[in-house]
Amino acid sequence: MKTKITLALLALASSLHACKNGTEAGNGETPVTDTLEVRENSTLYQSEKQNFYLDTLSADLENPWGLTWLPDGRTLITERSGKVILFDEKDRSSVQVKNVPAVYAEGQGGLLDITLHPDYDSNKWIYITYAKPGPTGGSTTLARVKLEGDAFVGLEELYQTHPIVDSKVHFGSRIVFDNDGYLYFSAGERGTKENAQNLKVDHGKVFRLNDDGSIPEDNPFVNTPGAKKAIWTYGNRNPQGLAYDGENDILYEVEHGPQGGDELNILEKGKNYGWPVITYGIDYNGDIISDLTEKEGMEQPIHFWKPSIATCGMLFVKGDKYPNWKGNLLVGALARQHVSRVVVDGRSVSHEEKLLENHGRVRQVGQSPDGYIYVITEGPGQLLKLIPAR
Ligand SMILES: [Ca+2]
Repeated sequence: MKTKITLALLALASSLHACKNGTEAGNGETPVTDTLEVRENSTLYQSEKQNFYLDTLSADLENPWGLTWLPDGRTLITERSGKVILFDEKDRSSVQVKNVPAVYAEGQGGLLDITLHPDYDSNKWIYITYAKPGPTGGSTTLARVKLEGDAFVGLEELYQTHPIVDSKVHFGSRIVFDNDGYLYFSAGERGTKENAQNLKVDHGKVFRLNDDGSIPEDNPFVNTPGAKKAIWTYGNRNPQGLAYDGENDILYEVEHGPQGGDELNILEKGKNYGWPVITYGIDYNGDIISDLTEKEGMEQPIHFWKPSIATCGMLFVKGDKYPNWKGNLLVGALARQHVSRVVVDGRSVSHEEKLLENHGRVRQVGQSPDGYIYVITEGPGQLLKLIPAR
């Protein structure tokens, strides 16, 4: 439910609220909103656990895909066509970053995720994934760069997935780091289902690498003849979302499945997530992919969406800005156009709530270093900020 509210009404409501005892039934210690940040056209959203104002910071983006924040607060946003936008929230201005590597921007391919190294302050590395153009088609590739002024410099290509195939679908891809500094990135199976079960190809996998692209000695398949040594997990269809819970050392993945088969998984060393041998979905043309939904040696998702919502990016909510959402997953939905708040208790999902319905196809949900949650959408291409309210 949403309510348009003017700043004047907001101030009145805020002062009335202040006259009460300071707590609201069932809402715990909800933080006070800094009303100075709220523009007159901001919209108040009431949701189960957390009210928030929605501020549309930009509506000028074109198919934004990933986002991250520089220490000075500016936002780096990738656009699938191959652009990187450096957005300054203070004056809502943006510049286009120069010297971005060429991308294969066809179908679902193009410039994908972006994230900073956990020690960015000292080493200045920015990591990107993109479909790198090949002789025909392209393939999901991980690289790192530095930002000098408004240009990328010193590009180091760290890992290109092989073989390079002429397919326009299922590139993945997200990048996250864990507590020990290992980097994980995901790649889809490129529309050839069998790739996901084949350890000799990179497609349909999630990889674990050192930050310089080298392969950790304790990766699960380093001693398996013919296997790609970067593989951490396999049997993944199109993993477009990764999120890491550093407190409990859990790596979450969402993968865009077949019809009725979008999955939320907990990824663990060397495990097989089953695609296409087991699935809860059917092909988009109605064909049966498999009669099996479970099989020994293959992992079950902790949640799946039937009907599909078309999952994309995902955030694990940290910090105290949204206390009643802390530890929840916020999963972006493309086709169903919302953010799904998923409550995870241990290794199972106990509740789900739809937020922000019909604001566009949600590509990614992010959280800035100062704790605010942002959402990027396509159709229209927007950068949205959720400001916690009472
Ligand atoms: Ca699966």
